[in-house]
Order: sequence, then C-alpha cells, then structure tokens
Amino acid sequence: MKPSLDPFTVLMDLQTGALDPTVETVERRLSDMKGMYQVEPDGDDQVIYRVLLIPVPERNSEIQCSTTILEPGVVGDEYYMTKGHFHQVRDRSEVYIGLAGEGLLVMATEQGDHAVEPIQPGTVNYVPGGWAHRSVNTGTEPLVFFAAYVGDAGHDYGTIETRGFPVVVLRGASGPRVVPNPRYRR
Ligand code: S6P
Ligand code: ZN
Repeated sequence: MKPSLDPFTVLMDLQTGALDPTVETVERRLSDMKGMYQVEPDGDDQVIYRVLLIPVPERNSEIQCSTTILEPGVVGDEYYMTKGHFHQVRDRSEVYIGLAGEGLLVMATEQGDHAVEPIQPGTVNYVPGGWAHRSVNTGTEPLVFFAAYVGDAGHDYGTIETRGFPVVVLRGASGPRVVPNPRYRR
C-alpha cells in the first residue's frame, strides 16, 4: 500500500493544551449551550471551551487528535461542561488523557446506563464505542485534556440536545455532586 499522508509532528503544551502549529480551533460560548443547563445562562456570552484540532482525513484508518480547554465556572449550580455527543458512527471509541485541572467525564449509553470517571493530570480515560461523553470542569482552573478517536467517528450532538445525560454534576457544599437529571428523556 502506498501511504497517502506524510508523517508530521505537533508540539503540545502539556499545561495549557496549546498546539503549535494551531491548525483549527472550535470555540463554544454559553449561547451555544441553549437548553443544556438546568437554568438558562445569563450575563456575558463568554467562551467556555476551545477545541484545538489536529485534522486528518475522516476515515477509519486515521486517528483524529485534539486538545480541549474547558474554563472553570458555573451556570446556576451546574459546572461548565462540554455539549457532549455520541459518535455518529456509534461504535467508534476514544481515549482522553488528562493534562491540567480537575473534572469529571460523564458517559451514557442510548439505553440509559451512565458512568462517571475522573479527569486530572495523568488520567487515561477509555470511552468505548456506544457511550456518549461530556466533560465537566469541577475545579477552579481550566480543565485541559488530549483526545484521540477513530478518524471516521463523526459527532452526533442532536441526540444529547434532545435527551440530555441521565445525570448532571452540581456544585455542592462539600464538592461536586452527581445527581439524576430531572430533564433526562429516556
Ligand atoms: C471528540 C472529543 C473531544 C470533544 C471536545 C468538545 O470526539 O470527544 O475532542 O469534541 O472535548 O466536546 P463537544 O461535546 O462539544 O464535542
Ligand atoms: Zn468524542
């Protein structure tokens, strides 16, 4: 087989998640999160996370890589979080490596099972195929992680926008609380 890509190297800052070169950045603001928090955000429409991408062709012979920088903060009592998604091709898996900050990785199946795992410097989270995933910043510093996933996975945001996750992560007096999501639609 004749390879169709040439090898390359990207420099990743292990504290900030910055990539050099920065090829493509996705920014998500509070206004992109409509209907996802228990209460609607008010105030400044700030950027709550950035995804820095190392794009490669979207085919299953390649591995997509990115870093995510999720700011600290709350909407009501709910910590800042990513939108969360299933992969469009449901059985495509993913690995997260925690770089900085502290947070939780909330995962759910279409059948309504859920799992919650820590993200912190050095964690390697394995997200098997069929599990939707959302990261939540439960700390006071940016939560930064590296992600690698099967090249043709794609992203299905609509299912989570409609159904939500079975649990939400709230700020409690003695730390984060994972509680059932009253708005979850089975
Ligand atoms: C992609 C991977 C991450 C997320 C990123 C933002 O499969 O899971 O790179 O895209 O953390 O989350 P979201 O849910 O807005 O794509
Ligand atoms: Zn993913």
